[in-house]
Amino acid sequence: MSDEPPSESKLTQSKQRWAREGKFLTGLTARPAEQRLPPGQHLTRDWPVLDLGIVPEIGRERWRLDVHGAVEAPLFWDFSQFMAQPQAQFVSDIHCVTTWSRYDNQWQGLATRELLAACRPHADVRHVLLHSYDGYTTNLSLEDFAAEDALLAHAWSGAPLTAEHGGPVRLVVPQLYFWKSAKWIQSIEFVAADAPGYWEVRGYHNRGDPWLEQRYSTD
Ligand SMILES: Nc1nc2c(c(=O)[nH]1)N[C@H]1C(S)=C(S)[C@@H](COP(=O)(O)O)O[C@H]1N2
Ligand SMILES: [Mo]
Repeated sequence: MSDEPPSESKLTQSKQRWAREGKFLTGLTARPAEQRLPPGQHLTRDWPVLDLGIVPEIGRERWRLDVHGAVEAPLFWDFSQFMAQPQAQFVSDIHCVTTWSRYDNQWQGLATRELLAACRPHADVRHVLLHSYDGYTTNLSLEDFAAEDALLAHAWSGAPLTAEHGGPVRLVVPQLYFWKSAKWIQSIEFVAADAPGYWEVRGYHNRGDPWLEQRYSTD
């Protein structure tokens, strides 16, 4: 009896090579199709616009980002300073609380993790408050804000983010319902104590996890 493994077939060798090269990897979500859509959602191919009835006129020349609160290094960037930051590209799904979902959105911008590295929140920071140019506000836990694929996006599908979708710059936090992704972002405030935003004071859930169907607050 020999301890030699059987000689490898051509197919086995090919498969090993494919594994090394990552052949057939799509980079797409591994979740099976029926589990990709959160409960109570339906798929849409277009991209609906939802806002408070106004699109603020804030072009790239006038746009500023104010990062403040309990941070070591407050930031105040104009658009070119923002664009000089490290660029990330993420693909993610949108889940709106009004039940539409849209797959495979390509975003480009500044990863929230890079922003955190730049402003360095104090150790007691637990929450992030977002303020937008239309007066909209929303709140996130620091953990949700810092999600791996969360970003301050200036481009979608390779083109500048349109004004109706929150350009020049919007937040994108894919793991939560889309109302948490503030459009026309104006300021980001790091705080110890949570404070509900526009929809959160109007009956929406404080966290908004689509997989748990956290649409509305129950109390
Ligand atoms: N500044 C601002 N951000 C906002 C909103 C808004 O009214 N103002 N609406 C929220 C809601 S309810 C949703 S579903 C998404 C809609 O983004 P879209 O218009 O690009 O689809 O933006 C979110 N961010
Ligand atoms: Mo929404």
